[in-house]
Amino acid sequence: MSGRNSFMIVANRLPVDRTVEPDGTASWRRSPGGLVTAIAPVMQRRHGAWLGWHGAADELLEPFDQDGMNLIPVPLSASEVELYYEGFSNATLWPLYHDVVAPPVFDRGMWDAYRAVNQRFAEAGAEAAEEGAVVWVQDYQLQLVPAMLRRLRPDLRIGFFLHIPFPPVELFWRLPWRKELVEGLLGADLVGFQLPGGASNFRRLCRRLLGLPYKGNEIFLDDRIVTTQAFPISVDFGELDRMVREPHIMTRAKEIRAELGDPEHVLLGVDRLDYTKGIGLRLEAFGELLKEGRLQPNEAVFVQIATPSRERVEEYRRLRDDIELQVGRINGEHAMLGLQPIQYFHQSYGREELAALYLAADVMVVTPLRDGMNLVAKEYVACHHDLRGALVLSEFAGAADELRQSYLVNPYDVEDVKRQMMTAMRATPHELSRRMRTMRRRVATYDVDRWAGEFLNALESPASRSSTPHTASWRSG
Ligand code: GDG
Repeated sequence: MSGRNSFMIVANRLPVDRTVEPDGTASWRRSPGGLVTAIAPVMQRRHGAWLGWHGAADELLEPFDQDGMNLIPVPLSASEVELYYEGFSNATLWPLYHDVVAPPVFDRGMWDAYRAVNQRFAEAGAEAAEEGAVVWVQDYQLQLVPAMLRRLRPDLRIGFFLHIPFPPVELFWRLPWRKELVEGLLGADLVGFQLPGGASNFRRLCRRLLGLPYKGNEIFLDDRIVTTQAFPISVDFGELDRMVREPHIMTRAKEIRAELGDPEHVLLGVDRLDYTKGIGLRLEAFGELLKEGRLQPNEAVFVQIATPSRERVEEYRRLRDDIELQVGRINGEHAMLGLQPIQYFHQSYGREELAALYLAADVMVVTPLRDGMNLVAKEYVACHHDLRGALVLSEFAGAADELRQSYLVNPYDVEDVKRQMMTAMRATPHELSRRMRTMRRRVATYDVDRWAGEFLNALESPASRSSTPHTASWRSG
């Protein structure tokens, strides 16, 4: 049986969070986070449907409309949240795909839940999609959905985009369920990655694990072709650029600097509190600069926003304790009355306040150990129409491929991070504007519209609909 939606997003989470007012009335608000920030504008324009979990366990909700989107909730039980979401998605796949910067958990119960939940998403998608609909599945929590959906609805056009890195064959190989996962992804017509490196890791894996030949971007199955390609995600440049030109945001940026004591340098970090983001190492670098006297406590303030994230996963609880201990230690050693060199916030902020913070910051410090893209780096660039501001950026963030005029660092090399932070702080206005102008041109051109447009064009274009495998000589390298 087919439904009425011709364009659908299938993602772990719906793009909304429920808020309950003091009088008990509940309402939905667009949620923060990379995926939502990126796709909501596209959805609104195409009047699509979005299928995903609404965020509360053991609750069945009817489909509802919000912000011009048709939202279709998929229920999860409390034990599925624990095993599928916190477990297999965030304790197994997340660390495995991020260079095993934390040890992945391999647990059969978690895998069983992952498979069962993916099947439920596929069934809900199969029911809601109209004949021949385009279905775009998102991210690592739903890698089995493309094949499950194709089995139920071979008429659909299925795309998949992975927001996090796709690991090298040697790391992926450890996964006890590696074959099922790869076969799951191969149910899509188009599998998108952030970087060409991820796409090529995937193709090599398909050859080694399943013996599938490939040529260029195309992997040849018995009866169809799967296209693999990089689509670096981006931000809504126009919206951010407009926002920071609003007088009240500019005033707020000045206020923020004043509230911080008008220091010479405001450094800023904005991250989900996640061990892949390298929050601790950048604070360590800042602390050492203070200790060595290369920076005076009254000269620079480091504002670190660490948005609460995955708080029930053990690794994340430990990380929070570690960071908070570290902040306390550095501030304890270097604070002066009324002056804390690190201003740490374990809170979420509204988009306008975040934009004002970006505008207020002289140096944005983005130092992940591994990151699919990192939208924060691009948002910072989009907010600096004044051409002020420097970006210190990890070579291991996908964004480093595009933002070559940032101050690139190897986050494993604390001396390098310190050196580049100092260089960024000491750079002349002319040097800063030269770098910022080039980076802005890049982000303005390759914005989120272009990302979604290019993905959907590739998915929907007649050329990529050919189902006859090429017979040209296979490339095996
Ligand atoms: C994954 C991949 C990839 C953060 N704090 C607040 C807030 N944010 C927003 C930021 C930004 C987003 O959340 C974070 O995006 P990132 O890209 O930096 O990181 P992940 O959440 O890990 O995202 C990543 C992304 O997917 C997209 O493909 O780039 O590599 O890991 O937009 O601004 N937003 C608000 N308040 C906050 O306190 N409003």
